[in-house]
Amino acid sequence: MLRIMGKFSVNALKSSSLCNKYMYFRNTKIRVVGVTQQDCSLRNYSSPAGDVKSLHSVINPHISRIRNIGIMAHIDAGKTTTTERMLYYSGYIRTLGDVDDGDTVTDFMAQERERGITIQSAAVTFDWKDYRINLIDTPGHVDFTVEVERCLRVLDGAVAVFDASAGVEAQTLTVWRQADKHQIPRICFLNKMDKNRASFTYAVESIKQKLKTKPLLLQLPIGEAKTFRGLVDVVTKEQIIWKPASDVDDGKNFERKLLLETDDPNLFQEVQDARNTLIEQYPAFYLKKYVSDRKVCKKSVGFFPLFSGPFLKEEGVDQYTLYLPAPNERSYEFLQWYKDDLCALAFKVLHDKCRGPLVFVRVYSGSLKPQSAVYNINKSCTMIRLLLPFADQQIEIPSLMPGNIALTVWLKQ
Ligand SMILES: Nc1nc2c(ncn2[C@@H]2O[C@H](COP(=O)(O)OP(=O)(O)OP(=O)(O)O)[C@@H](O)[C@H]2O)c(=O)[nH]1
Ligand SMILES: [Mg+2]
Repeated sequence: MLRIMGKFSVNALKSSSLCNKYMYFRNTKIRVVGVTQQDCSLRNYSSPAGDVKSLHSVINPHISRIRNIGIMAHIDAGKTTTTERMLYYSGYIRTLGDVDDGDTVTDFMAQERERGITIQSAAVTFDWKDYRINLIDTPGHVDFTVEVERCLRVLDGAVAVFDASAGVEAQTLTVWRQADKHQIPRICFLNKMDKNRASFTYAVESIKQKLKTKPLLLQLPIGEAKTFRGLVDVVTKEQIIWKPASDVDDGKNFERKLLLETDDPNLFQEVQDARNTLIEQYPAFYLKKYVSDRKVCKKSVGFFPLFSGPFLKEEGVDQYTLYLPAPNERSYEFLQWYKDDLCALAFKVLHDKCRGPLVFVRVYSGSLKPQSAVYNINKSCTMIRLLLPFADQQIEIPSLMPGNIALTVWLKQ
C-alpha cells in the first residue's frame, strides 16, 4: 500500500528520452507517450461526432461511473478478441484487429503477435457512453496464473469467457477460484457460439457442474454453430439478429425486434421457460426491476448473469456497465484506516528501456499527483509521472482519484 508523505519538486525525466506525440482523445489534445522507443506509431483513435468532453471528465470521471473489469478464462477462449471488439465498438480503434493477424491492441508484444497468445496482462482505459472502463485482458496460459491473480485483486468485477464448444476448461476453473478468493462479482460470457460443435446446453451444464454455480440465463442464442445468427433477451423478449453485410463482418449490422410466438414457436417456448426459471431463482423480484436495480449482482458473489455471443455492438459493453459494480459499491475493510489519506496498491511492474520500472497502481482512497513523495510500506519514494494506460501507449494525466487504475513512473531510490 502506498501513502502520500508530502510534495516536493523533482527533475522530471528528460523528455528527449521519451517517445512523445500528441493525439486527440474525445476532442482533447493530449500527450501520448509510447512504452517502447521502437514502436511509437499512433493508432487511429476515433470519437463519436458531437461527443465533446472536458479533460477533467476524461481523466477523472465520477467514481460511480468507473468500472474496473478483468477478462479471465482458459487459453484461447477469446479474451483478447472480446477486448478488441469492445475497443472497436466503443470507438477507441477504427479497425477491428485479429489475434490471428497479430494486430490486436492488447497483444502488443512481439512474441504475443508472433504466437497469437497473450503473455502478459494488458490494461486499456476507454469510455463507454458515460462510463470509464479500465479493462485488463489477462493471459489464459497456466504459466501466468500468478499474473492473473495479481490483476484480479485490484478489480471490482470480472468477465469469465467460455468457449461454447468446450465449456469449463482447466484454467477457467483456476481463475474462477482466484476470483472466489477475492470475492469478485462476475459475468459469464459464452463466446464462440458460431464455432463448430458449439453447444449452449452443454456449456451451461458444464458451468453448473464444474463451477458448482447456477448461472442466470439472461440471453438465449438463436441457433448454434453454423446456424447461429443472433440472441434473444430473456427479460425483454427482444431478439437481435445479425445481418452480415459482407464476408468481413464486424458485427455492427443487426436487427432488433420483439420475438413473437409466430416467428419461432420453439424458441418462444424456450424463452418462456428460461424466464420462468429466472423468476423461480429470484421470486422476490419483478424481472425488470431486478435488472435495473442490479442489487443481487453487486452484493452477492453467487449471482452470475450469463450472456452469449460473439460480442455485439452496444449489447456487450452495456452488460458490463450495468451488471458489474462501481468501486464505491464494493466494500474494502482496510479503507477505514486511511479515510481521505492516499491508499493505493501497486500490482504490476513493467520494465521500460527508457524510463525504467513503470508501476500499475489502483487508488482506493485519497489522490495521487505527479511529483509527490509517497510512503511505500517501509521506504519513501518519489512518483514523477502519472499515465493512463492504452495498452502500449499512455496519456499523461495530472492526478488520479479513488477508484482509478493508472501507470506511474518513479524516481529510482
Ligand atoms: N469462431 C470463433 N472464433 C473465435 C471467437 N473469438 C475468438 N476466436 C478465435 O479463437 C482464437 C483465440 O482467441 P484469443 O482472443 O486470442 O483468445 P484468448 O483467450 O485471448 O487467448 P490467450 O490470451 O492466449 O489465453 C483466435 O484464433 C480467435 O480468432 C468467436 O467468437 N468465434
Ligand atoms: Mg489473449
